[in-house]
Amino acid sequence: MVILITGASVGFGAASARKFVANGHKVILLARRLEKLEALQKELGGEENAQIIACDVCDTARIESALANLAQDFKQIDVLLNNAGLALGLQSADEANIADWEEMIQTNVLALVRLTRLLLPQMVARKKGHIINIGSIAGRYPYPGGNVYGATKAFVRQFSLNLRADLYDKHIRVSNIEPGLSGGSEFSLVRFKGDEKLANAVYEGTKPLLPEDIAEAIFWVATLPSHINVNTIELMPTIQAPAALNVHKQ
Ligand code: 8X3
Repeated sequence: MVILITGASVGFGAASARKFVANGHKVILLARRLEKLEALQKELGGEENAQIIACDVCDTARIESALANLAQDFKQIDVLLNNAGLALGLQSADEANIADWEEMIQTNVLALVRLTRLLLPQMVARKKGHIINIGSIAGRYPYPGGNVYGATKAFVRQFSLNLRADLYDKHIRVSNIEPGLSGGSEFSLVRFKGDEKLANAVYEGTKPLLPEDIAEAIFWVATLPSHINVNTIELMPTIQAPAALNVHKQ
């Protein structure tokens, strides 16, 4: 299989690339940071196994031309792993930064739907393809400060289900993977804008999910027999559970 992975330089994306290549598949690594992509490409055995597209996931025009210039045996993409996404800030809605909200909508929603729309026609034409989206438990359970981040992931969840409604008779699979608390990635560092103390505090005293755990789930849904579609997988570390309903008392 050929798998296009967005947000491939670190975290879930890089772990998934390692998992697929270790099992004989080819990956296209899309992310902004060229040095990280080159290091990963080298680790994965070079351009025979991994091709690089170094650009912003929001830059659909550049992605389109990069895809057209891929080596021949990477041109037919079997799996699109829409992994690129971010959370910015954890402030209450009345204090949150509007630019952060817009950036999350741009990346988590707009870039994801654009890339999906770009790749679907070739999948439908070949009657073969799988869109795997990275949602979040934040798209299902509200929490303080989750406001727009959670809403973008709720979009991803419903978009995934609606894609199935359009594609179930066209041999295209769609899955939404919804991780809970996950360490070993830049997620919290990005959310807290580089503040390592705040980012590390999120995981202190916990045993979170790791990128390899999520890659395992992604690999499983992608390699099941083709008559099986996993709609949704929700994963949490054992130390996490859906929160209680809060009541504010005077
Ligand atoms: C990541 C999980 O709980 O920080 O999407 O929203 S959480």
